[in-house]
Amino acid sequence: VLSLFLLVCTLRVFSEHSEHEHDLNGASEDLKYREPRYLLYDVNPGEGFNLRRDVYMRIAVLVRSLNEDGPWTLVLPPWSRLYHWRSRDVGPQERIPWSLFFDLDSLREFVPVMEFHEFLEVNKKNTIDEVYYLQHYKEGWDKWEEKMDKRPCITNPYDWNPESQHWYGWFFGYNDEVEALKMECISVMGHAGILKPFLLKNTSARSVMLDRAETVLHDRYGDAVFWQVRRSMRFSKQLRDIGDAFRAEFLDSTDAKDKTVVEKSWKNMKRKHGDALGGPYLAVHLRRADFVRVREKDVPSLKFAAKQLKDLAEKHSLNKIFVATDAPMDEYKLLKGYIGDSYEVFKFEPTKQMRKDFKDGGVAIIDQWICAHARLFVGTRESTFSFRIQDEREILGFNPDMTFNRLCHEKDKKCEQPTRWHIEY
Ligand code: GFB
Repeated sequence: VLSLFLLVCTLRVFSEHSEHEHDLNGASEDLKYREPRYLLYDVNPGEGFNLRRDVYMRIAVLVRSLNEDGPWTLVLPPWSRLYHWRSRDVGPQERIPWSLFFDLDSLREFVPVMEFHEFLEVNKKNTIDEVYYLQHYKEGWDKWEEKMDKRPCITNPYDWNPESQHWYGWFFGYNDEVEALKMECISVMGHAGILKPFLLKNTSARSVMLDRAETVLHDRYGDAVFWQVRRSMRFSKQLRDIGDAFRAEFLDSTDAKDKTVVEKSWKNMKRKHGDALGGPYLAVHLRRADFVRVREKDVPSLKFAAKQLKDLAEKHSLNKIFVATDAPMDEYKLLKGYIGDSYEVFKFEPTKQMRKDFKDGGVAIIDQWICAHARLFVGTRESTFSFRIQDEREILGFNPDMTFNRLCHEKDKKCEQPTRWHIEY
């Protein structure tokens, strides 16, 4: 039943896409009935959640383009042991399916997707046919050109198992169960689309995995297709509901009042800048933890952060400040103290059960969702966590002046504000 359901989903998206947008010279009837091929991918283990979301977008555009030739399904890489997910009291943070965080029906309105465990079921065996480990060119480069070549591996995290004659690997935490039949390295310089001819002509494997998929770039950063896939990446309803309940209870914020009502399908959601008003609060994403060390020049002291927040709140006549942060509780309390009693300061504090159910990743999404609905948002420089909040606000239709703001270090006198990436339809 599951296989049938997934096949129907794949064909639905495939046929919609091909019938309306691509001339397949009458071949579409034939293609529709081909069995899907599966594209899997993984990302450098050290990368955080929000860069991973960006890599999903690159691969989703690739898979959508592959669907012009025949049905392909993107297999979503389970979330396992992310570097920033440090809570020890929420149960294992491994093999987390995408449906905990995202609305898969919404993703499927852009491209056919399935969870990894669903793939294992339809695949009927615990092997992936081919793994390609993407890497840069060992010799470096002095001229940018799009190219890819099979090359010896510079580093190789996969091990050959002589007994099973298969390759061992991490496989999103399924390392005890899953193996690959073939593994090779490819040096690549270019956009994700460069992989399309290779996947169509140089391999006929049913399941192909691209590891280190962050090596390839967006085909066209910031164009309408980029924004389509971004708009399709809606958070799961359960997380949005928790964020909405918090907004209503503490921040006097509801979609109707804030003009942030969303359409049922992202495809019908087209807003102009200034359509959204947002709740009567200032939201800040104050990235600290490892950023304090690795991006020292961009992270202000807590005292200086508090000063900037108070100035902005006063300027915009807002007396509630919502703080999303990965700072430990003692730092948050210090910040709150520096802000003082003239403002009400809030932080989302999940119940024990919520933390167990949604883990560190889910709590972070709730923080992002609340920030996305504020009248005024201020982020942290170069944080992809802040970038994703900015995108969300572009989708909702905020005035860019209320979105593209960041905190500055006390020594950064110029305090250049973030680049404005405007939505395209
Ligand atoms: O999302 P992310 O890639 O953003 O990684 P950056 C930061 C992670 O820290 C998030 C947690 O996914 C969350 O798990 N986190 C950060 C937060 N801010 C908050 C917050 O306000 N609330 C909650 N609840 N959690 C990059 C990483 O981080 O930083 C790179 O992607 C690298 O791998 C670099 O570590 C230094 O872009 O901010």
